[in-house]
Amino acid sequence: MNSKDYIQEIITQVEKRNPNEVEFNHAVKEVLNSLEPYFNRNPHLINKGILERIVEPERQIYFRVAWLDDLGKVQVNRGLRVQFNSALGPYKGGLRFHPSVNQSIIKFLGFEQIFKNALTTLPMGGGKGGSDFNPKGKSDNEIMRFCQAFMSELYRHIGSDVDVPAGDIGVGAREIGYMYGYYKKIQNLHTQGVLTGKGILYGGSLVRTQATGYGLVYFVENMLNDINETFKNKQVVVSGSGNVAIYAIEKAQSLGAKVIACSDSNGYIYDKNGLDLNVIKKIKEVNRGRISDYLIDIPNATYVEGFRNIWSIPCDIALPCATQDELDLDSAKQLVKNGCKIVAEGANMPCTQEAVNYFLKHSVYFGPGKAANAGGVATSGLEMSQNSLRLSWTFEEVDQKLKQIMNEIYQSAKTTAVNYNDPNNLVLGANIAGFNKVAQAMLAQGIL
Ligand code: NDP
Ligand code: 2IT
Repeated sequence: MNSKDYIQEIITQVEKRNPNEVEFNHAVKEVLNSLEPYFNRNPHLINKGILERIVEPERQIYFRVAWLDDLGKVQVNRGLRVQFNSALGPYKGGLRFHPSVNQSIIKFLGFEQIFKNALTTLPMGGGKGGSDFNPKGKSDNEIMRFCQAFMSELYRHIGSDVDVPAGDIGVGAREIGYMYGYYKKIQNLHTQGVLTGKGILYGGSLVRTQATGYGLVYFVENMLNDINETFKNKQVVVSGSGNVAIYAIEKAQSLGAKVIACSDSNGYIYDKNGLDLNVIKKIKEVNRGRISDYLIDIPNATYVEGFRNIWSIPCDIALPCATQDELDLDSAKQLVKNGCKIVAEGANMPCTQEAVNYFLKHSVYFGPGKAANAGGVATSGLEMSQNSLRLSWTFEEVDQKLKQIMNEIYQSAKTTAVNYNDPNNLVLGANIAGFNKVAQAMLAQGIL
């Protein structure tokens, strides 16, 4: 069988086995479709069952999460952990708390995580989890009770050498703190390496909070460098205003960029003078408020309802940092028309397949999420290393390691793209480079 037929056969099988899982099918197609030249060069791998196995999670865990709200009413949510692939190390990946969470979304995130983690060069397998719990509008006590209820089941499936969850949408330092505390209590174990993104006082790593956003900007610095450009005076649009967005804005600003817009799920703000990040941090990190509140402090800025319209703002660099499928073909056309030169994904799969194809066709230099946003999980890996050593490195040390890893990820995606005669296609480069590591490890470990 040739590569093309082999890949198509697996894609068809995935569609058949996982009907209605739109996001998961999208993620699988994106990776598999770029592997044709790889299998052309490695035809001996076609009959080793690698693709057949890699698209099937090693284990999936579903559980009920029952908790009491502030009115004393019983609430029930669904908990989920997908342990996707452990060829390179313990399963590793975040937990997402958002009402949209379902099997398809967690599987797409877990699948992406396999290759992303491979690219970091650290020994981590891929996994993801979460719940359809909606943290918005919940009191701090409700968040704590939910996190404890969630961990009261998850604890039996995780461990520092088994599966190491962390944060994602709706899960930050507060939630990790409650989950870690509960894990420690019921296990009677201070195994710090069981979760990452912990507070600095109990085993967290400096820079983990900033890591995804900073790492994204380090990755884009590499992209800019290759086209003889820098961040200086570039107009940048960042979607979202959560953890990834805030620290991408911070680093881009520190490198001389002017970040003019960001958003939340209701709408976006535009500030032609450049965003005041302290105001955004106060709104999002302290008050847990809406981005429209920006106008209370900065009345000259503009607020527009509808977060998708943010891509109509002219910019040099666009960094989607909110959620999947937030940048579609129409938005891609707008960006290209307005002269945008670089798009890099801080979020997981924020650009639709049509949008990505449009960027590649129209010479927009495109940084795919599994490479560009790998700084978060890479620093989680560094947190695990520090926990094992029972030491903590300084901010500068971790930041330096993060930068080094992002440079290596870029070089590995770029070199692979060049090697496969498609030098500006970092989608191809990242997918092949990540896949190759996982495939080689799976091959070495036998049929599992
Ligand atoms: P946060 O919860 O901190 O922030 C999410 C942001 O996205 C908020 O501003 C949120 O707005 C906005 N948003 C807009 N539309 C949606 C929607 N439909 N569903 C959910 N959120 C929406 O999450 P993070 O910043 O941590 O994550 C952002 C993206 O980055 C995700 O794709 C995540 O998977 C990815 N990522 C995160 C990493 C990390 O280390 N945290 C690492 C690598 C990738 P609102 O407040 O209105 O909901
Ligand atoms: O998507 C991601 O890479 C994350 N949410 C971070 C995962 C982690 O284990 O730090």
